[in-house]
Amino acid sequence: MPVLEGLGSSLRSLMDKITRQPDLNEKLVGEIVNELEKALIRADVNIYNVKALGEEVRKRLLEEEPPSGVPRRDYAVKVIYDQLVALLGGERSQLSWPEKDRLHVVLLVGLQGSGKTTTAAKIASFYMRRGYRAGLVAADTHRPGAKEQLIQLGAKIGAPVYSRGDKPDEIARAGVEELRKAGCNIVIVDTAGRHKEEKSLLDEMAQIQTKLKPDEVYLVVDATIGQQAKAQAEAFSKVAKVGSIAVTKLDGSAKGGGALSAAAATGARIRFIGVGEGIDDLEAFEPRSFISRLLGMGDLQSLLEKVKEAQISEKQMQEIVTTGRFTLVDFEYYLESMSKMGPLSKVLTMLPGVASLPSEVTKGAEDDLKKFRVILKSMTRKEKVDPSLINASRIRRIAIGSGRRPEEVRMLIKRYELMRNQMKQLKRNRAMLRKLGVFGAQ
Ligand SMILES: Nc1nc2c(ncn2[C@@H]2O[C@H](COP(=O)(O)OP(=O)(O)O)[C@@H](O)[C@H]2O)c(=O)[nH]1
Ligand SMILES: [Mg+2]
Repeated sequence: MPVLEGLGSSLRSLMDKITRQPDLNEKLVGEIVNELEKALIRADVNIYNVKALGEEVRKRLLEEEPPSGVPRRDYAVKVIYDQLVALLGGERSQLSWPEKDRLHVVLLVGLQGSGKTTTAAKIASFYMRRGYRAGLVAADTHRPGAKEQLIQLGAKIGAPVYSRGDKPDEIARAGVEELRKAGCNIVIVDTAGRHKEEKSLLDEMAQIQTKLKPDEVYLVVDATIGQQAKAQAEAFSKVAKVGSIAVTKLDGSAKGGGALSAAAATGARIRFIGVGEGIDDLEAFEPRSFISRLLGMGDLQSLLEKVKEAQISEKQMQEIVTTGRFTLVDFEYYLESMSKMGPLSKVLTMLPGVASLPSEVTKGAEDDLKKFRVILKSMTRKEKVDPSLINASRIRRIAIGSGRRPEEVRMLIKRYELMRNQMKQLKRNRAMLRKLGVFGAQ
């Protein structure tokens, strides 16, 4: 069963709708935010988080100017992607790769039925497939058959299981010692999830943690509880330093969005998600790839890449305008980015400020662009950085090297100088930057 099916399909139809808009106005932005909020609420994301996200998206879509060359609709997709990634924990890496030359001790906590025992084996198997020597400790002395369940799972994946003793903290400590001697470099301690009362369960966890001093405490939460994951995380955080979270049963849970966002909001990292009952149904969690997959756009990566590139070139542009320094290196860079934007003649006609460009710049621009790119490749880096070096003999050499005529090399230099002068003017009048829009489509 696909993960977060409902949320995924709502988001995908929203993305579809956005990318079909020629432009976005305030009304459309309102509709988009509305639909986005509805989809998240249906997935049980906390209403306050939904409203905050909605407001942020609305503000960014109305106030932020997309970088040059990026249509507003593509930028909207990028903004929504960003905010959803932030909702699930942001860009920081979620994975944990313990060193292999020392023992890494993992303590799993969570309520009964959340999937702890299954997840203990899944995590062990995950690390074993990546070259770790994993061991398991069965420290659940409350649930009948709990030890047996872990022993069976251990046998299935070929991991040693320690289960002797009847005091949880003693089992945990002795188990870790024995598995260390057996050569394990990662040990996962499974614990109980139910007591007569919550307090005694939490006391037991506190006691194990004190005795064991684990490197990592994992909370295992069941996605079907949705945003209540927050309360669970808070309860366990009182007695143990929960730094990692595994969210289980994301397959087929309609509330997974709520569970994931609540887990992310605790500040702990969602390292894994459980997506089925099988040992292999565990995925390392990364907000970025998770959201990309949820949005299901095959070309999402290239769209994001395009926006990023445009943002970089915009930054360079600003730098040129601020410093007034514009070399052939910059000229080449912009010719390259222009050629990526599609037929130049089309790009130029779309520009609001074309009328303010000398006709020489626009005339035959398409052909010139191709020629210029070839010629520039025959120049040395030194010449591009300091074009004043380019004298008659250098022009001859560049012409021969690129298979063009010396007049064409001179034309390029003239064109470059024209543009450089424009840049100098821009420096004097920065407000003209947008109006000119030399390098921006849209
Ligand atoms: N569909 C699904 N079932 C799961 C997942 N993880 C655990 N389970 C099931 O949840 C039930 C409880 O799991 P268990 O590991 O015994 O939970 P514990 O009481 O916390 O140790 C078992 O039937 C598991 O097969 C998951 O990611 N997806
Ligand atoms: Mg269990």
